[in-house]
Amino acid sequence: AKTVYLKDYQPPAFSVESVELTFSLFEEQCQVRSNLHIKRQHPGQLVLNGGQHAEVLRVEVNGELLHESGYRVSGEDWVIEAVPDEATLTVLTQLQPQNNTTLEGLYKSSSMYCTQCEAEGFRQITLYPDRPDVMSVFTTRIEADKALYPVLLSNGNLVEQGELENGRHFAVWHDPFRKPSYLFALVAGDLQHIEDSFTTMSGRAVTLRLYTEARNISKTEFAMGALQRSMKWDEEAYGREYDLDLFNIVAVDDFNMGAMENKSLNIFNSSCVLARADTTTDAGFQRIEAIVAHEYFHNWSGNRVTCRDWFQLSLKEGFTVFRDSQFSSDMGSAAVKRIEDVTLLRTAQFAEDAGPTSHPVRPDNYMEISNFYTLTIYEKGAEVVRMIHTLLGAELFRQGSDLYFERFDGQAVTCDDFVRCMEEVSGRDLTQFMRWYTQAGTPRLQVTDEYDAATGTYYLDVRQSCPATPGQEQKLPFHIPLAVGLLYPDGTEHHLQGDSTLVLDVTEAEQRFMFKGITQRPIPSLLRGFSAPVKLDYPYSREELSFLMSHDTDGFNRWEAGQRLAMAILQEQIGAIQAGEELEVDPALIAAFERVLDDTDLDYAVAAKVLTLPSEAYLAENAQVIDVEAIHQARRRVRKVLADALCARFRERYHATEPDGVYAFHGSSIGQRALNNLCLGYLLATEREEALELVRQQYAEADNMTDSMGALAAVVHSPFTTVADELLEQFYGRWSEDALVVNQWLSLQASVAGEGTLAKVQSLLQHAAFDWRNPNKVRSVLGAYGQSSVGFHRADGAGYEFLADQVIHLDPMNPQLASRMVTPLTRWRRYPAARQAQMRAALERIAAQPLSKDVYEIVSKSLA
Ligand code: HT7
Ligand code: ZN
Repeated sequence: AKTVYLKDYQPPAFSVESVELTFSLFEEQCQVRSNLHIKRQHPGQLVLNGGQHAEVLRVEVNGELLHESGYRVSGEDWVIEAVPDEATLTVLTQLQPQNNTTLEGLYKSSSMYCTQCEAEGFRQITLYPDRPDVMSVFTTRIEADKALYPVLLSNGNLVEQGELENGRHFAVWHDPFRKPSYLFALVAGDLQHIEDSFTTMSGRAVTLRLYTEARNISKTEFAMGALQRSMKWDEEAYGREYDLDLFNIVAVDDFNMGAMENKSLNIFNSSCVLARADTTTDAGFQRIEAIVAHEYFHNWSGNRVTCRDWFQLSLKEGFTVFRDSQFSSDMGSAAVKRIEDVTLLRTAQFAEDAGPTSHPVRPDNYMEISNFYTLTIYEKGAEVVRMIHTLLGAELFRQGSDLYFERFDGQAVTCDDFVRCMEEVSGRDLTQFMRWYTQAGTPRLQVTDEYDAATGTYYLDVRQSCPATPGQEQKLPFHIPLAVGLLYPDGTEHHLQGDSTLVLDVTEAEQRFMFKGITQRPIPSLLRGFSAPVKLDYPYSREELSFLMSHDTDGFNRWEAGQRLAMAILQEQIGAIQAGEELEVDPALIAAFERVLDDTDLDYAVAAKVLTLPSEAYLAENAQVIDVEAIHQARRRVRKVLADALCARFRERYHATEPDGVYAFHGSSIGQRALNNLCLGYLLATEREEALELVRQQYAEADNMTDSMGALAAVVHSPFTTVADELLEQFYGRWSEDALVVNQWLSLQASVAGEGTLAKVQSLLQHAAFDWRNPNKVRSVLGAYGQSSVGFHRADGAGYEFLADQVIHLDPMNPQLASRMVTPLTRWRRYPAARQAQMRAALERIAAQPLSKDVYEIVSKSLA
């Protein structure tokens, strides 16, 4: 497979001033006629990209058939040799969307037609300069059978519609905003919709519609509200107003990712937009609100200002994730949101950054761009933007973003353009900071301190390093904003330059920071709010961590102190298990948990986070060599010790505050449910029969999915397998008609950390509810299985063999999805030798097959 390099970027020789598309949709095939009005901008040839799903029937230049001598085909691209500086190109292609299982380009999802063009799907529809720096004005005519496809949608405004012969009809859509082809969308189907409106800050009324198939219409209201909240928030927080009179969202069942920000026609994976209290957990609602916001925010950060090339992907994704996380913080609990973001980053993104597919936030090469929609581009990219926000402060950051949107409106730009705006408004030099975009890997900060009582001086010594990553042996120092506070042993805080928190600019490999007027040796609160995506070492004692858990004024660091304490205790348990010894669980952890359980003033959602032990994935991420069994046993053991010791406390806190009346999705009741379910989980960890009764009772009485799932998940992850099977069957009986609920049921069973999970997963693949063509089903079973710790990492290697078989089976159908499913195998270097050999063998077996570019890139890089 060919590698594309950032250094080879050349601007396009031709612009496309406007494009008219006509889609004639029929059951057996669809024809697409496209008229491109092109104009020379630079020397060079006209390159049109094509794809295997678009059969080219005819190409004309200014109405004349293009002769064989007038072009050459290079791979799937057409290089048109002689073309006037201004011309109209006509391309006729034929597609078979019903056979397109890749879910890229034009395809069918249940009974509807839909498109997915990012990143390079438009070329599967017609020949086109399919690159984000070619922005054009699109007019789209759709013709289809009226009875089967009464709803015909595309980007922009509906300008014409009418009847045709043979029961067919048409609609014409015109989008006045220039856009790259990846933002093109079309939907045709028998859909119902709900409608509402939003009045923008300048007083324009925008019609909002949310379309689904009829069976899902009762699940649309929440997303509509989320959309309205997003529109308002973007006006208030960023001064960004919506720019058309119509905004449509469509829910589709078969979708490779969460959602897509096509101009004025967002297409969503139904799992990321449809919600109802009885079918959706609180986490599900929160996710939907965040994704609706994310796609809406792209209207400015991505659509009005887009990316010059795909290497700049994080320009729109990192910034938009940063914006959606600010939004979620404002809508709910800022502390909980930060804890969740950091948890995801430190478990999954750090692991990616330490693995064979590690890449910078701005990669400099790729084989298949779909493989680069990664946690690094999204989550680390958002952290990079967040660091700029921290360095500049909220006010200057807003000025920088205003300048960026104003200066580059209607253009396709780079990450440098974004950062330069931030430099201009602030006068700060961010040259060194740009290394966050170009160097991969997670930096490590090693901090030590010294206190000189005689002079009242306190020193923090900071040393930074970054491990080698593929293709980058040596790293230069990063510019790291290190937010610190200093606490005295009596719990008071030293004020640093008038504030409780000071942001230190760490720029050298080794640097000393000096604080004067320090009256006693302080306890440092470091990396407050997780001010940079780094690993931080400081030799905290357990007493200091217990102290910070109670006294730190930074909410994030209070939680973090608890996590560090738990980590230390879990790690010593892992060591003991490996040595075949029994070691008492440090009572300091029990005491700390008890204090949290006794603190009824603490926000319930935060309390639930503090009482959650670091995950097995996080323990694995922090291990030198991952001993899956020891990690699993250690965590189970510590949980059981805590549960037994604090059983009465967990019982007291469980339903101490009944959620008020019927289910409501708002802050305090979400927190109550989170804490109740956490307590229920610990109570069941005692393995006492009375806890099982509570589970049964909660399951039977629940009026919402959070509580049903809370009870079901607790028992499925417990040793009470008979009751688990009974409730699982009951659950399926109740929800078998609801695909999104069935997905939760599949995923729960596939994620069980146990030897028996493989057999269960094999049977789930044969279950009537499973469907290889639906990515949500595949993710629910294979994706969840890959995360099931000892379930997947069986000593006999059968989990690896099984996953390899499934990837080989899936790749010809859906390469993008198959390439995601390989991920757990790619981390083989982190495991003991025997497991390494088994994982490698599984990868080699995949590598020996004829593969898609997607899977080939991941497998070959992880074997290299
Ligand atoms: N910008 C969207 C990316 C996306 C995508 C990428 C590759 C293959 C399929 C895809 N579906 C959507 C999603 C987003 O970040 O908003
Ligand atoms: Zn996005």
